[in-house]
Amino acid sequence: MKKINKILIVIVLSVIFIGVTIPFTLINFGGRGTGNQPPNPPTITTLNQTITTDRLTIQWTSVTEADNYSIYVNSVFNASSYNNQEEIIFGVNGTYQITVTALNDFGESSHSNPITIIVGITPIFLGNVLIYINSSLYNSLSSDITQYKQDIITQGYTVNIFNWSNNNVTQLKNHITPYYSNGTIGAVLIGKLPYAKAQYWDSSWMIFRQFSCDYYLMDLDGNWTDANSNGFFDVGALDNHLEHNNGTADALPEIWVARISPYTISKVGFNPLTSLSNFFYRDHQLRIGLTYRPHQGLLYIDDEWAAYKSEWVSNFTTYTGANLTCEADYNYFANDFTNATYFLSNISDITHPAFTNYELVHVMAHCNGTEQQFGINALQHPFYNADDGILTYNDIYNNGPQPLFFNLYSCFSANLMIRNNIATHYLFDGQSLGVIGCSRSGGMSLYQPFYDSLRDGKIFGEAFKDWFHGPEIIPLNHWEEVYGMKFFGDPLLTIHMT
Ligand SMILES: [Ca+2]
Ligand SMILES: [Ca+2]
Ligand SMILES: [Ca+2]
Ligand SMILES: [Ca+2]
Repeated sequence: MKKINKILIVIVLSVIFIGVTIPFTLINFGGRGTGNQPPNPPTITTLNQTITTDRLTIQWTSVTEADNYSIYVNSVFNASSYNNQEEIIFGVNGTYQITVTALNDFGESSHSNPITIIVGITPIFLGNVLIYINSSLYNSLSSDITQYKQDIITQGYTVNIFNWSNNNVTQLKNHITPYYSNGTIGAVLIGKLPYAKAQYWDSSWMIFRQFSCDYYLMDLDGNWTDANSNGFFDVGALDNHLEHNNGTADALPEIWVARISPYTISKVGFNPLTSLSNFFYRDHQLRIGLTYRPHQGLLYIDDEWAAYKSEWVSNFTTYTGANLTCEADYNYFANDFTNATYFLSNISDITHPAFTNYELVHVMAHCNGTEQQFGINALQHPFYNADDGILTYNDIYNNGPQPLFFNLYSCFSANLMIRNNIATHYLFDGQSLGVIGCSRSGGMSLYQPFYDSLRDGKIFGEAFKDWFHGPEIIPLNHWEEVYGMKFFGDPLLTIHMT
């Protein structure tokens, strides 16, 4: 700024004394030196070195006659300084030569001694992510996917993208499996992609329950065999999980799997491609800080589970104290506070305080796959079924949920074999970017490992996988539920994104 001001003074005085010949030296206030010549060059005192960060402060000797200094990186001007030091930010790894010159009104000195800085930033490697895109979407979504890939790389992951058209889920798994040894932590499946089918005998209803099973794609080294060749992995507790076991390794998941697909939504006028593009737009908006949700969680426990409220609350470790709202009042035999209408207003009514309050909502309510039924289950209480109201997929579709993440403890909510399954509606109908649901009965019970991991800053995919490894899951024979667990949405997000 000092030099610019002098130029201005020269111009102003030239205007004032217009027509009068004034020797330039009379209006030259600059130059502390006496020699009317450029200063001597400084000497850089910072030593040659290798750094592992992206910046370094360069220091040099002061030159008496200098007004300021210019710093050059690989002979290109980089910065100017009135002191004898300057922090230089290097963009990428490489070898850089630094020189400094001194300046005054008579010009610029020759360059200082050069120093060499080698920048060797160790890349943060959090793991590799596989992204499979249904080939019919590949071109249409290319710009969205390019942005998504870049966002994931920025987080510290590496990415492989596959344009996928094979409908055989075993071949998809065979393609995923070799990547595990290369540090792959999970797979994101975009659009309509194959899934495994499993079934169990529901002795209460005396029927087989058939469901989509992403656990098959998550356990890469356990043994899965359709021994009776019925097209389903028979994995019910009653048949002792007959067609899935440790094999020569273990039956737990090695990776997480997430799906981003609106293709089970069936509504007149619904455009899945637009819906996907909107999803990725929202995802990027959150990542760059343009979507805001305060760190608030809602735990909504309907009648059937409300008696254990204190335990559910204590295990909900991502949100505690003032950050947690728990609704768990109940009356087994009449409508009560935890009902479909009130729940919907909590998650969608923009006049409700919840609009700005909830980052994540965990709801425990009965469900048949397409509608959540508040109130006591008919099985235990035949005359009081859903007396607290029914929340259908149309209610979700018409009201656009506002929270970013949902955990649905609601039977069959994420079953890809059910058209208009409600978990898919939760993901695409409003602002959500991640939904956990179950494609068979149950959901994420014994959930503390999941919420501990989220609390500790892990991404949703890792927290989801951690839940399967929870010490209480296997001993208590909760394998029945794990077979149906699903993550819909972006598993690379975390809480506290904004
Ligand atoms: Ca079978
Ligand atoms: Ca395994
Ligand atoms: Ca009730
Ligand atoms: Ca209720």
